[in-house]
Amino acid sequence: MPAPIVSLEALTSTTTFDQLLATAKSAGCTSPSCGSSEKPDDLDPVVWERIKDHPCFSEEAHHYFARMHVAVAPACNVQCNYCNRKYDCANESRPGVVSEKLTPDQALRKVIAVANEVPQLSVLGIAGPGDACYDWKKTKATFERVAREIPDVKLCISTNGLALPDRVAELADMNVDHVTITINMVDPEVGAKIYPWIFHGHRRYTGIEAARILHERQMLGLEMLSARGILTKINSVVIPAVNDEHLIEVNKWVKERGAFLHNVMPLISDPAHGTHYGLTGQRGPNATELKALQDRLEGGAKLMRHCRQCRADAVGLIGEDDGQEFTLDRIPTEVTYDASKREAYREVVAHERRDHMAARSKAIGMLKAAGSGKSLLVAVATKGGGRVNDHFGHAKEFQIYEASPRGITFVGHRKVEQYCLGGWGEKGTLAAIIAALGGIDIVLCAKIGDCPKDQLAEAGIRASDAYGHDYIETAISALYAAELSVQPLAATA
Ligand code: CLF
Ligand code: SF4
Repeated sequence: MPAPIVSLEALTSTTTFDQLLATAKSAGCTSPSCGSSEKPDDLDPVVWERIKDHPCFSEEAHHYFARMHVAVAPACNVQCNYCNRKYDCANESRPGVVSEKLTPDQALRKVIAVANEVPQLSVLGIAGPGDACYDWKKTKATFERVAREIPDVKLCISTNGLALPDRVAELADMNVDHVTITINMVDPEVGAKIYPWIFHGHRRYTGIEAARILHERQMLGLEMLSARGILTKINSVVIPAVNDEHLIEVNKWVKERGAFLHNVMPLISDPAHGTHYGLTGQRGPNATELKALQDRLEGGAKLMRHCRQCRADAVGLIGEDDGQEFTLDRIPTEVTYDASKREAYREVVAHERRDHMAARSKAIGMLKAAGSGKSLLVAVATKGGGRVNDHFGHAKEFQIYEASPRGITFVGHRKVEQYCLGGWGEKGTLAAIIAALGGIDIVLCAKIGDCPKDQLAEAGIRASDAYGHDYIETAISALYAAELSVQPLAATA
């Protein structure tokens, strides 16, 4: 069995986990449910309780909690033009990836093994490799087994929506509280350009008729979930010149029908994936186009901007994927659930989050009070815990924040190749990282060498490791203050 793959050190580099646990206990934080005081101001307390440990439904939670997927549902009832059935469902998963398919018993074994080793685990999702509602028997059997063994793991499902109305009652009975539906259109004319066929009621439909049935079933499923109070996230794949403009209409429709979140995700299209779009040259949106669309959607259904398009067998914090550490051949044949690590971690997180939330409010208050029209785009190297705690050369992605008089907002991420391998930085890799960071004003990281710093500066991007291990918002507000030449906040981390 490998060592814990999501390091507790991610929360802080200066304090041991045992010290943190002692602090959490002495602060009276002995209950894993303690945390109402760190609720964001704009959320209903009941809703916050339901999402505060879900890394996809809460941007704040994704700094602390991990999800895992089990690939138990390979069959699908829809053909999407961005999918090749050789790979996993591209509605929720990174295209072009094949995951290890599991039976429900194998899935249970894997979930227990991960829960024993990854204390951050809070959610089990089924997101393919086909459609979880169509391949229902295996999905249901997996959820039932896991709920019996680890009742406090949240169950989450992702579907294309066609079979969803038939499963809503059972989902509610199993306490599945988070459902994702991929909705790419509300106009069958647009749908016909995305879906060549569907399989429904023992027959195949094509063209506009197929898209109309799919649309009606998606809307019905969403309304049924909303009527039962189940939280829904809508995924929409952004396909330039096919549905990008149309997604503004989709956002309105899903908001009216009670969707909790809308996640617009870029089409990833590559001829090597063998999909219709890949082979016909349909491109995906670039980072600027995606952000522009997201900005236009602000004010409608609340947006998710921190999705990383996971694999159907992903394990770990969002943005990390340690699924390869937990393939069946690496898991003992007999596993028994041990709750101790997860319980201890939750105590620490409850304490850490309250501290973080207080620092965050102070930082945002400072920006709002500064009264400047200036806005800054900041790229942060982080390993989790909401802190600036990764070295520039170790980062595989940068989290992007916008600082403005409106506050500090997470606006996305930029994936990069790791610059420093074996103690040496690669010149070509650095050039690609600088290109990926186009438009960024400042990079924040825990450590950066002179060479990459100078080359970033030549490209007009400043970099600083002066705020290493501070909370991200504290660091950004200090930077912002420095930009405006007003009094910087003291680092409170
Ligand atoms: Fe998985 Fe999806 Fe549940 Fe999350 S992922 S089934 S809601 S537990 Fe999350 Fe991954 Fe994005 Fe999905 S980051 S692809 S939104
Ligand atoms: Fe592929 Fe998922 Fe679409 Fe089915 S629903 S065709 S598995 S992307």
